[in-house]
Amino acid sequence: MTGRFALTRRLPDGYFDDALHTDVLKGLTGRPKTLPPKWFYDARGSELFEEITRLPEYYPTRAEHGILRERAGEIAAATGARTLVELGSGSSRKTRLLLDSLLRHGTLEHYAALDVSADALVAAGESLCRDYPDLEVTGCVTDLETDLGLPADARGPRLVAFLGGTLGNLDGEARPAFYARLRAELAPRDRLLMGVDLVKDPAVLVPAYDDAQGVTAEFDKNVLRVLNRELGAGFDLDAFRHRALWNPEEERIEMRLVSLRAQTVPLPVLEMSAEFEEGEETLTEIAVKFRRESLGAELSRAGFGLSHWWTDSEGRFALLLAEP
Ligand code: AVJ
Repeated sequence: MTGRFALTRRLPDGYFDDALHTDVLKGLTGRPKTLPPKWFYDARGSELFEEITRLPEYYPTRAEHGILRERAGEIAAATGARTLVELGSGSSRKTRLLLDSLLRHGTLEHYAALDVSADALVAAGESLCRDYPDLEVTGCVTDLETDLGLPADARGPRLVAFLGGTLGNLDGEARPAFYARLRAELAPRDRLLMGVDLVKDPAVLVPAYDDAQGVTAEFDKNVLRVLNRELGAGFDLDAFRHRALWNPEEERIEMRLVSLRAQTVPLPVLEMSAEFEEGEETLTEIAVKFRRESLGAELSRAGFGLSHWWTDSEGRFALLLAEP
């Protein structure tokens, strides 16, 4: 079958509007103020993230790519996957290494990409359809916090990939909930492949989230642009500063937008306004960093067995394979 790319939506019309309204209402009236990272990724945000992955300071993408290049053959042999499901697929650039090795292994029939960004899915899906004409390529717009959207009819064994360190966006409460929902959808021969960033010197971590060129700052402020467009909000982007810090208790990077002055920002669509004090910080993203021991233990509490753990030569990033 030569593929035309098929995009589906798992969520009802208006889902994302409602979710954005709820998140912003909750996030900007609470203390500390928060905005969830999924709202970074409109078309511009997805492009800025691609730019981040090429920054000299942002090692995770290159480190993970290196591990995948080295281990893709082993992954194909260990899983024999007929379907590759990718959660938070983004541009699907690293995915090609897995597709190539699974095709060479002779088992792969279907690549199913799931992401919050329809723009990213369409761009990636169309280019994969061109380059892999014999592969069934599907995309599904979904919100991983609500509905994983694993294609139920996809033939097993399925390999579910959650790459790039995105697990780190979930805190210690959200991760067990995520594992439980995932495991409930998996069959015994399905496998989970995760890429996770590891705890290391904050002198390496912080610049990865606060680069010299200011791309991450632009990415961080992009959430304010999204709110301006989607909620008619009145954020002045110059009245906020990007900050990245290492939280040693939680072992995570936190990105925050610092209000440079006391200000009132109108949010007409929500019929409210948000008050910011001078210096007040809004938490826009957490990026948890992991250790083998504790991650293995939390996976095991969720019923997953850790079968493989591979790191890059510098021990910065890990790729793991787990079985339900
Ligand atoms: C896509 C969530 C894995 O946390 O490293 C990069 C996002 N934010 N720079 C990460 C991100 C700022 C990225 N994840």
